[in-house]
Formats: sequence, C-alpha cells, structure tokens
Amino acid sequence: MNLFNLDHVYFCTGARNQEILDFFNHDKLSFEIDERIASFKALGQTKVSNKPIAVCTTSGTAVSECLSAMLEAYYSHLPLLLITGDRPKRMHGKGCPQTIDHEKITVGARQSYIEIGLEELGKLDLSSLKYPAHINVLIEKKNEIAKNHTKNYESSWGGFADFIKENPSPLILISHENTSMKNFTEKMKSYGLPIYAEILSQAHTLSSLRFEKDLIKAFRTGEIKSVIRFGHTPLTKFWRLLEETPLPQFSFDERGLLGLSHGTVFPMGSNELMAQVEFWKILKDCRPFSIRATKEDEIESLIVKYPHSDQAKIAKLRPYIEEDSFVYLGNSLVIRFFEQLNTTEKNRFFGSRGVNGIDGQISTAIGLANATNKQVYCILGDLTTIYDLSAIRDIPENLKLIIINNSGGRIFQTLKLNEKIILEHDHHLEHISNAFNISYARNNYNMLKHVKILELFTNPAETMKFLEEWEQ
Ligand SMILES: Cc1ncc(C[n+]2csc(CCOP(=O)(O)OP(=O)(O)O)c2C)c(N)n1
Repeated sequence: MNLFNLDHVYFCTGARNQEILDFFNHDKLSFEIDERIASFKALGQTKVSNKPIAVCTTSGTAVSECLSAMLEAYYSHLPLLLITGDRPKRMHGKGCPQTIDHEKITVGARQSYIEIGLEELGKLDLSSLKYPAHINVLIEKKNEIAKNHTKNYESSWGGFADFIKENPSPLILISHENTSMKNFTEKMKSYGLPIYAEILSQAHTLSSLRFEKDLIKAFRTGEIKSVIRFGHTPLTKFWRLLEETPLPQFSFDERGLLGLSHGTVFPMGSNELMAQVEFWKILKDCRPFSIRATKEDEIESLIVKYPHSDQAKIAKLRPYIEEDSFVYLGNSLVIRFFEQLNTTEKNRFFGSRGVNGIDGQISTAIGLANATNKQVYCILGDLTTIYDLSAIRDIPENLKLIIINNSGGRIFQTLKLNEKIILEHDHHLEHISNAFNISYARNNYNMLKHVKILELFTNPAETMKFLEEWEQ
C-alpha cells in the first residue's frame, strides 16, 4: 500500500507540504484550514475504515496541532497517519523560519516514526508501518541550497572585529525582540550604514530603507555585500534569500539562534549590547555607505490606483488606529503590508514570529488585551481568523478585531504556489458574530469606533497588480 492508495488524505495547506500534494490521489483528498480539526476528522474516519487515514501538514505549529488526535489514536489503537512537511536537516535547531523539531512532538503518541526525503516517499510501503504513524518528509527546495560558502567567524568580540575588518560596510538588519529596539536603532544610525528595521522592532520609522523591495534590489545588484542582524529570526524575504545566496553574516540574537543554516551568531540581545563598550568600539571601523531608497509617496499613487487591494484597505486604516494603542498583526500578508504602509511612531506592534503559526492568533490578541488598559487592534487575514473562531465569544472591551478578507490564503498566490492551497471561499463573519452576540460592521471604517469586529473585503486581483507594479 502506497500514499496514492490511501482511503483519504486531509491536506492542510502550507507552502512546505504542497510539495507532497502530487503523491496523493486527489479524488480522495480534501483541503483543510485547521490541523487540529483535520487530524480529528482523520481519526474519526479510522474508526470505521480500519485502514490508515492521513492528515498532511506543513511545518511548525501545524504539526503540534495534531498531537491531541495522535494521542487519542495511540490510546485507542487506531491507524492515524500524520505526514508532515519539514525543512532539510541542516536547517534544524537553528531558528530557521517555521522550523521546529517535529520528531519530538509525537513522541508518546505514535507506534512508528520515519524521516524520509521526497524520492523515498513515493516508494514507501505504508503496510510496513505500525500505527499511529508519523512520517516526517524532509523537503529540499532549490532556492534553499547554498550556491556558495561564506566564512564563519568566532562567536566572540575578536570574531566580530575580524568580521568588520573583512566586511567594513555591512547592511544592518534589525528584526525584533520582546522589548523595543528603538534606542538601539537610534544609536546604530550614527555609524552611517544602511538600516532596515522591521515593524516588530518598533523602529521601522528610523530605517534608512523603509521598503523591503529596496533591500532586495540592492541584494540582487550586489550593493549589499555583508549583513549584521540584530534580534530574532527576521520576517523579510531578504533574509530567506540568504539561504541560497549566502553573504558574510554576523548575528546578535539573544536566543543564540542563527536563523539560517549558516553564518555566525553571538548570543546577546540589543539591551545588553547597548552597554558593551567593545561592541561600539569595533563598529567604529565600519565604512559608511548608502543604498537608494524609494520615496514614500511612490506607494501612495498605487493606493489610489488600486483602492480595493489589501494594501489600500490596510493603508486606509491609518487615521482610525488610535494613538498610543497596541496593534497585533497576523502572520501572513497583513504584517508585511502593515510594515510597508502603516508603521508609525504612535503605536506598539506585536506579532507571533517565533514559529509563524496562523493558529491561536485571536486568542493571543485577547491575552494581550487582558494585560493592558490600552486599546488593542488585532488585524488578521480571513483564514487566520477562521482558524481561531471560537475565541470570538470572548472579545474584551479594549480589543477590536479587524479582518482583511481577501477570500483565502492569498500569501500562496503571491508565492505562485498551487492555487488549490489558497482555499478560496466566499465566507464572511457577519452571522457568526451575531451568533456570538459580538458587534460587527463590514467595510465601514467609521464604525470601528462602535463595533468589536470590522471586516474589510478586498479584491485579490488588485492586490496582485499592486504587488507586481510595486516590485517592478
Ligand atoms: C498552524 C499553521 N498552519 C498552517 C500554516 C501555513 N500558512 C501560512 S499563511 C497561511 C494562510 C493564511 O491565510 P490568511 O489568514 O487568509 O492570510 P493571507 O494569506 O490572505 O494574508 C497558511 C495556511 C501556518 N503558518 N500555521
């Protein structure tokens, strides 16, 4: 029995596991949003079929969401099969984007575990496994195989001094920590190096490069020759490009994680660095340079041209977000577009970028709101909202949920992946809000003051055109 013969596969959408899609019989496959639900559906089906039924997930918390169903299957002796898409071994244990230890998650909830590549997956005999079983598939993507090697430096002040001596004009990439990196960024500015500070650093407005596209352009034209990163694993695509095209790279990360499969990391956060005389002294040997930055008003004309795009709808929120409030941003397109369009000095920004899950996002924002008297805005994509729907029964007074409803997981469209995994739909949240007795408005920004849920409907075609013209 091979993968194609499975009675059913509950396929939970994700970029990594979409590579497994072709191994399954699509007549016996359903696309799913929520891994916890999908794995319980598979469990339910095993109760009658008595044959292996599979749930297939992408990497990260998508896997841990299946643990409960796996445990039930283990103690009920049912043939549940968990198939997880993972990154190659060299990226494990390093804090690479959405990479966690899948093997450990199902310990105690499985009879067998195997780790294989895509080539072996096709030949796998499922009858050779004991159930419940977990197959972790290590998926190599071409754009993650390093084309060249760069030097590793010692993780010490001596190593950092060597790095600066050999790479005196690095780009400064500031991602995020759990506290603001504003003062640190301010101090870094005096060294005359180009800085890209991401939205969750709280210092994006201090960046000499406000737009990610300038970073990527400068990388492609060879203007960026080396990088110093401060903070946790970055959000920007630029960072992921370094996996394939490594540049000399030195990271300061309080977690001690590389965030890539290669490079050097010094386990220290920005607050501690502020007081390290040695660090600032070494930086004095840097040679200032600059990168051409796109003018901020260039994006405004596209907002006018494509008023129904995600970007325009997000930009239009500007005057409606109260000063001194907290803004919690969902992990898909929302956080990227918000960084591009709406970063201000007047708000504090939050997200969950540890492993980038789309699960538990409303709940996390509720917890955040419970811990403050400030107004909190939680801005999420539609699938991310649907994932955590039952949390809306309990939205605190100081929390507003803003849903960017682009009728699916549009990040997959921007990545040009299999369109089936977008999970296109025409659902809206109005009736479900009514059912939970939560005030709701659609498309009316002025109502944000009065309701707990504001749903903004966007036009995916306009979003794509906006993106294409912007990135030209
Ligand atoms: C728990 C979990 N499952 C799956 C994924 C893979 N994933 C990343 S983004 C995304 C779709 C998000 O869709 P939506 O919230 O509508 O945002 P959009 O892409 O439209 O901005 C999915 C399924 C994930 N990150 N976390």
